[in-house]
Amino acid sequence: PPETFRPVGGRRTLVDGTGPLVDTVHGEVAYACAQFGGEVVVRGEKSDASSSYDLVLRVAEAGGSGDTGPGLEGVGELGSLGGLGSPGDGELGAEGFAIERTDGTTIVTASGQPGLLYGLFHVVRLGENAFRGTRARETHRPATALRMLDHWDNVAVHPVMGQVERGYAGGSLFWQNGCARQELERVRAYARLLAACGINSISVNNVNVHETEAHLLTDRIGEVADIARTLRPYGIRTHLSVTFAAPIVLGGLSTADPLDEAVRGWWAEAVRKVYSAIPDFGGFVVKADSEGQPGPFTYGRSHADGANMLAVALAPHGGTVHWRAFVYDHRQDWRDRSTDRARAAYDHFAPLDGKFADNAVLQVKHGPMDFQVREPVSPVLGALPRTRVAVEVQSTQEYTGQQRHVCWLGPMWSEALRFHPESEQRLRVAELARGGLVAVANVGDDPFWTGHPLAQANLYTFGRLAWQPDADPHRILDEWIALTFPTASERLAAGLRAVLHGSWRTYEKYTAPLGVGFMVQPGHHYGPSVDGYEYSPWGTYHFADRDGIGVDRSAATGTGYAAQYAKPWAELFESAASCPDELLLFFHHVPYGHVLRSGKTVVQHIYDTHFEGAEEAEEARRVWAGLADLVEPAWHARVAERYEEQVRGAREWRDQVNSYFLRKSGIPDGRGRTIY
Ligand code: BDP
Repeated sequence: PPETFRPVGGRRTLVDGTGPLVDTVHGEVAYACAQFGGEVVVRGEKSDASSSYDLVLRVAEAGGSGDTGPGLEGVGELGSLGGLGSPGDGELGAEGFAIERTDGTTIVTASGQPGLLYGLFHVVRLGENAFRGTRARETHRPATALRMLDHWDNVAVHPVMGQVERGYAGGSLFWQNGCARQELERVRAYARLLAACGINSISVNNVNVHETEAHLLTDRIGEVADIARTLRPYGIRTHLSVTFAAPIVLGGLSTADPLDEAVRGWWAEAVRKVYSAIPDFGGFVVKADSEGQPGPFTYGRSHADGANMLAVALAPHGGTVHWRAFVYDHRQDWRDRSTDRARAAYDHFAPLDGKFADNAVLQVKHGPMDFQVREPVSPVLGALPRTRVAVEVQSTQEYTGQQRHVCWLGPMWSEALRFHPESEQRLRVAELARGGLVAVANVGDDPFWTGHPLAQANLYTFGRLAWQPDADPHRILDEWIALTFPTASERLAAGLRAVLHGSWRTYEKYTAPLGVGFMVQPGHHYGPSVDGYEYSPWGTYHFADRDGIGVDRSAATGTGYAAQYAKPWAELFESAASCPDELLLFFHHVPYGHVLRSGKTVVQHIYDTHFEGAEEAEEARRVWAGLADLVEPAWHARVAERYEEQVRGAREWRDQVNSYFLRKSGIPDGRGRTIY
């Protein structure tokens, strides 16, 4: 166990309760005791009930034994979580816990087994502080029942995308040589890591379901069951991405029409078999009618028809369908300025509000485009009050430096979760996300898990924000620092904060300006290419010409996207005068001389931020170099090596973007710096 378990290990602990997750808790404490001393007792194991303990971990109303047959330990308890959005009944729910300290004993009480596991990890986070003085009873429970990672992993290595689509941390943790790994020890370690961050669900294959992966649903479900069995002791439910065309490609039917009886029967039977292999199976993730994936539009049906067909098949077993709202035309005519990809999700889904089954969740990307470094919050999140909506963020850094650049996304996610769409119920995004919070995973089989060791902070921050969306992300980052470097000196902690805190804004400064997005190399999306997507069918344009730049999304003269928001936001975004600077070019096409609210012209802002961003990357590299004596050499070296690439990349971005706008606009840098 890591050093962070030392305070738990060195003590006398009573674990009181029964069931497989209680066994996991016991195993964790026993392992820590074996490393660091101390003793762990299970209630009933010894008769000295009167002796005192330093730590008591107790499930108040221990559930049944989960007697669901051989090899399926614990599915009863996990299954009872329901996965239907409510974090459970009672004060603590199934996943919450209470902690207090009196008379020298720290007591963690949970009413469900998962709560005990989260309580243990809370004690680990508190460290020695968990065992000092007295502590009044406080309760903790997650804000949402579903805290999920979607792995975009292919079983077979895809010729273009590789094994993990948009993966920057090596190969898949789950799949190797065309099948599920035989040795799942690393998966077990991963489950433990995820439980420690509060994550309780994962989807184990890519949303773009290729032919090999389609079979995981049927003849290869046994491999998924092996993975599910490994994840289960840590309270994690397994989900699968499925292809909408499965009845055709797997079932030999001539149609996948969601209203066709044979198709519905095929799904019901397929789902029944999935549950006989994995009784606590979480459900499906579906990307339909999107970027070439099949979907209900082929049959003239709506996305509610498609989602509900799967919801009906899953409902008897307690499963959920996560239907993605990422539906847009990726073959649009770039000459047609009236088509706007940003509008697409709202146009498709807002009219369907109230039409989705209770166990269907609409999974919505946090922004209307595609995980850019800066986007407004998607108007879809405030537009479907009668639909269970989940927010999807991207922890894998596809558009934010691909885990070669440091880009801690905590502040961006936190901003999105705190956004107030002015919906009927006047709730924030985090409260509207009744279907849960989902992140595209950033982990692979890399020895440092995330390729760039500092990208681990994104995984941890996501899990903790999903548990408590209004938490201060900087406090979460401090937790991550303390857990990752339990013996960190203040100099190391300060250095880590210095390189991580502002890293998202630094990345934003040297890449696409003022919310306009993209400007990346087509295909792999790494590095600058200002016009890379400008004359292509993907719908991601900046419209720069000799006079100005930006996309007119106003209702008065543009695509009308701004009007998809509730009134206060629609009004704010509608006019260039009131639109926040950082989103100006997302909403408006303006002359280069347009003066921002900051007082600078747009073109001068571009020059300045690009010089600043590259300088900040250089400064971060310098700070990191100064920490060499405090960080384990291999860890330090990996980050140092990535900083070389980040600095090179930041300069490349600076030079290409600045040169492009100098040449387009003919307006020199007001500060006389060299631009090529
Ligand atoms: C985009 C990725 C693509 C994904 C797609 C999605 O470039 O690889 O398949 O998102 O979310 O960002 O489905």
